[in-house]
Amino acid sequence: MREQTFVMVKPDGVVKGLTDEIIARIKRAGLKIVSMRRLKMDRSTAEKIYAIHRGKEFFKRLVEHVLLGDVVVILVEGDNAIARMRELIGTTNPAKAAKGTIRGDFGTSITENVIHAADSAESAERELPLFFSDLVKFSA
Ligand code: FUP
Repeated sequence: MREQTFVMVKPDGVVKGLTDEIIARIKRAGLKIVSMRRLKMDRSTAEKIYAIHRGKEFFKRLVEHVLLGDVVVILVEGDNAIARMRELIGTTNPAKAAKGTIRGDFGTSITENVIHAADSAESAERELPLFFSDLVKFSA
């Protein structure tokens, strides 16, 4: 199924210069970069992206991390794009993520895990319009 998903290179990934490598991996997987831009996230948007984690002990740390520096937000499109992006990024904790995944290869901690990708159609549908409202085509 043709899908759109939301991907974000987090500040630790941007600072480490990983954006080009991440884009290359996404393209190599046969997925399309429809749009991307580098920006400084504002607190209210960061809290919206991570709303599901509000109230958890790591919520504040997580939000502060994405506010630390620039992020790169990316609209990715392709067959089964949501699940395939999740495979590319690897599991949340880099210490447990497989080698060959973005987090497994480059992540340093559960907070500094380089990249975010929507974990479901519902998440993609909620997150994409925060940055790409003019480009969202598929209802996930
Ligand atoms: P993921 O979808 O893989 O990014 O994982 P989650 O939605 O479970 O978590 C979102 C972010 O919260 C992670 F990128 C890192 C952070 N997190 C923690 O810091 N500690 C945890 O125990 C779980 C998540």
